[in-house]
Amino acid sequence: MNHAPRFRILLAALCMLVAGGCAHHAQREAPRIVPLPQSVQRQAGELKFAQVVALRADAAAPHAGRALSTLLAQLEIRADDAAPTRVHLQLKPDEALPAEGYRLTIADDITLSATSDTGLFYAVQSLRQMLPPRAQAQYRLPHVTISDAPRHAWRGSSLDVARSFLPIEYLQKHIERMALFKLNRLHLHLSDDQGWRIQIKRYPRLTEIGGASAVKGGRAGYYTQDELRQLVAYAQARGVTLVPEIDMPGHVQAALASYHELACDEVSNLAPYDGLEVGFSVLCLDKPEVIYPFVENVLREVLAIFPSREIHIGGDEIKHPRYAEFVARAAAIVESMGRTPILWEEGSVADTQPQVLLQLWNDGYDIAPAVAKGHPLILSPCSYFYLDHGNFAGQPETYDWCRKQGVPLARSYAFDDSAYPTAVGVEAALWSEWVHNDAAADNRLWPRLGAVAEVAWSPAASRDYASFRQRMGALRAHLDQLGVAYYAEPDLGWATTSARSTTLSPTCATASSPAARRACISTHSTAPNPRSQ
Ligand code: TNX
Repeated sequence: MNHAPRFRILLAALCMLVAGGCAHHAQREAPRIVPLPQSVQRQAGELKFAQVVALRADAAAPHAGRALSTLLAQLEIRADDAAPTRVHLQLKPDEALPAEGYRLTIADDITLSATSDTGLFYAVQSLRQMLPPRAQAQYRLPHVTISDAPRHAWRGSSLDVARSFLPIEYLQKHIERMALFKLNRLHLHLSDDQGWRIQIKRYPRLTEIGGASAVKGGRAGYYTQDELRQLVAYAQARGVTLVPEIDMPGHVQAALASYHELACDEVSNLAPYDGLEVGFSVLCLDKPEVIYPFVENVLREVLAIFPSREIHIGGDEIKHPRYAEFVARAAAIVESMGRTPILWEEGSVADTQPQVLLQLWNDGYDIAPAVAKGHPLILSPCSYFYLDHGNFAGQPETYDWCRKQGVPLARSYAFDDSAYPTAVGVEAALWSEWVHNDAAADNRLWPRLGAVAEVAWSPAASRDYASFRQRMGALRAHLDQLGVAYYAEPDLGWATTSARSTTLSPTCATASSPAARRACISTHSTAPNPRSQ
């Protein structure tokens, strides 16, 4: 129901006069759910229950079942068949619901239903947001019927663990937080000039040498194959697919420093790199007999760890006469292994199969010819979704090469994908040249990923920043409970606007004295531009 504003005011006035209110009119304050569900119908009344419910969970939906048990345990709600309030978690056929869709009804009982474990898992996440994040003696939920399904299949967050490493424990936390907002793709940028982060058994020096470097001030390290396999399972249980990226043929200094033969013979700089430049290193494209076996062997091990259908092979920021040839050949290798390649937008110049995904990152890049060929797109335009840019203009230790004013929450929220008919979804990128610890990552990711989730999931016509501010603002306690060191966003009422000027970069926040802190702030102004744009 979409009442015109004037009618809505009239309705509200009438509601105040009529005892019992106008609960059957759906357009009351939206419940605290981000991303906004497709349809929310409020009914009169509310459900009250103490710390006990009767639980009926379909064993065929193990991930949703585990998520529900965890939620109840966290809220100290016991299961007891004799309890008056029942919680039903049920898989059932429903032709009107897509695979990730769900229904959530709160009346005398709480009923979550879907056709898949993933759909039910999302129903649990909506319930998790509507409930408080900590135990209470009594719980109150409005009577409501929600039916929901995502707008886009690809709802991504990407993390650059190559410039500066993020430990497995952080990735686990991040996956848990992504799941709360129904984000479902975690793209890991596993290799770059400054570091190589995935164990490859055939090439041990990649991690012995490439894993030991990082951008200046950043963290080194790497993941073993066992750790990554466990992370894949951890993510799967939360509806998240891990998408690995091995960036090629550029952004490879860490690989060249580990195996010199991958570089052309005249290249003299084969040392590990900790700077900020891009576009200087390349696999020797004139040594196909050396580089293609390497590419194939590495990808074979990567694919054995990550079951994702889509595999990212980079292809950004390198100019070379044989670039297009390399990209086409690397993409064909991925396809020969039964997977679908993803390339950064520049890869569109290569002759590849139309199902190859292209990831758009420069707002103005001419992607139309690739769209005409049918390539699906992942949308990551930097002026909306580069979260290494400031939460506000001039935030210390952020880039601003793509947008001088930074990428504030409202900006990410305002992205309109209607110009991209082949888009499979959106993905926000956190590059780590300036993100050197967990707290800095949290500060750049949250709350902006909430906006990204809503852009990716909710119907375009329902997008409303005022409503988002209210719902996202109300989820602060949930982020606190998860230990998120989010940016105290003034738009959400989490800080006053004047707090912006005093927001400290994480580096400066740990300075030993006020004087050291001031000195730190003055030297950590917005990061220099690595590009000539
Ligand atoms: C562009 S996006 C890059 C990254 C940098 C980032 C910094 C892309 C494909 N390449 O290598 O880290 O900008 O904002």
